[in-house]
Amino acid sequence: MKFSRRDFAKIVGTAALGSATVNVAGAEPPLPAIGGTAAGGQRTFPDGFLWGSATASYQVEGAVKEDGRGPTIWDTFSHTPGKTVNGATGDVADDHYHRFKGDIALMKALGVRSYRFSIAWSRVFPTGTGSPNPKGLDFYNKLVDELLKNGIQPFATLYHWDLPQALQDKNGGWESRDTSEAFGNYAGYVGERLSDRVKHFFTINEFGAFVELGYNLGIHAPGLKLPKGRFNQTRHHAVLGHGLAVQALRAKCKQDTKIGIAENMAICVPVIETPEHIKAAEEACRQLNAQYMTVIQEGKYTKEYLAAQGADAPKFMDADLKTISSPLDFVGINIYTPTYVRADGSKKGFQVVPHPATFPHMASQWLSIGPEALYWGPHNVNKLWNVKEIYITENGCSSSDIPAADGKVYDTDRVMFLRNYLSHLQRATSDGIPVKGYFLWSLMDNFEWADGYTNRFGLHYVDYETQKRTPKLSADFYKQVIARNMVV
Ligand code: GBH
Repeated sequence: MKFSRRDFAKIVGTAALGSATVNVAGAEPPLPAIGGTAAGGQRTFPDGFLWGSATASYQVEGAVKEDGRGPTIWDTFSHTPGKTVNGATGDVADDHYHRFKGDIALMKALGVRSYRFSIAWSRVFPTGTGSPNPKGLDFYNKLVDELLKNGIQPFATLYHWDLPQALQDKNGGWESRDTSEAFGNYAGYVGERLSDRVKHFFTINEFGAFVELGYNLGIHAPGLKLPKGRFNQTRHHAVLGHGLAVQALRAKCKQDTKIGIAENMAICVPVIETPEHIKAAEEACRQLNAQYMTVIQEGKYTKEYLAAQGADAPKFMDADLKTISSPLDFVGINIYTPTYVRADGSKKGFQVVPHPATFPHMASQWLSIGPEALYWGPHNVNKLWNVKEIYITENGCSSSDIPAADGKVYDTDRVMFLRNYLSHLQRATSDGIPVKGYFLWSLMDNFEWADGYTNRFGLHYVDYETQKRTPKLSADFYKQVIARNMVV
């Protein structure tokens, strides 16, 4: 049977016959495309959007005994049998310490305009305090100069989990206030010497990971499972260390230096985008991040957090809260997975909805795929605390990454992941949420902490036998995104 247009119109129930605008696909108007779609369907980012890539010292550098570097808690932990998959260590990792020029050439080929790296505290102060080791800072001086020579802006993280072992031995690491103070001094020392060229510093990377996993769950260095009271005190000393570092950086850096954090806060995503669920997700963001981001932004622990901890709540002086909430120039958020939240009419105002068993994830079990996280993460930070300069300091994923016969990794799953996440980032910028840049984790495969070398996050495949780096399909994708400043 042949349908005429008139018949079709009858079936779908439209009366708009004869009109040039009739929508034969159905009576409903088409859904609007994802926000900010320019003419021609292009999903572009604001001019000057800062595209970058990221790594961290212990995950890429290797050279753990060179030029006076002191041992760290990750050297100790990774060399303890049973702590990492296949007993992997960062002894060699990507040998970036010796190959940094080649790695900067990879960045240049990608077209990134910024690079987020971390400084190994124990290269600069081998025992965490005391006399500095000049050769330690030399490495970062050379790295920064080479980046600038290639037109790439350095963004330096002062702590990405490689605590000098001496501070763990002497003080119990972040369990002690002495470590917070030592961190402040180290930050000031580095800031004074690099801020003529490094204009953005992050104090600490992911309180939410190293404190929780290292001092409570025991699955990251230093591998402790502290009782609740001591653990909450450790959390407090970590944010205090951050605040002392902000103050030291302000005192010692060149005037135009910007200071922030890189935190993997819970990214609260409304289950449905209605006003009540959106509000619930905002409130959840405040409460679920109480021990780190919220106290940093608000200068106090939420009453819910203090009540829940009871006698185990952290002990502190009021002046600590002022230090912890020292004003920042920007906020960095590491975004991987969503926490879905719904409004439930309760006094608390929200409920977290756990992922069903079938929720999709990438090679790392924990890495659930929720592209909307890249919209709601920055939205919540901007809305709750009026933050005007936001960076996505990490986003990316692990995939199986098996080279094809031609030697290339066709990681279509990573491209799918990135394309969808970036679509939501584009939606955020076109809604006016002030996200200024994005650092893809990671430039290349590297030491993935307790997972050793089994989970690959790189845009470049690393053959650990030869240290050869090969761009994956996702590197080609990212290069196009950067060149066109849009989702491709
Ligand atoms: C970031 O952490 C880190 O900053 C970076 O160094 C790391 O390489 C990258 O992401 C990729 O993982 O073992 O099941 O308990 C991301 C946040 C928090 C994710 C801790 C893994 C451990 C899950 N991480 N989480 S589990």
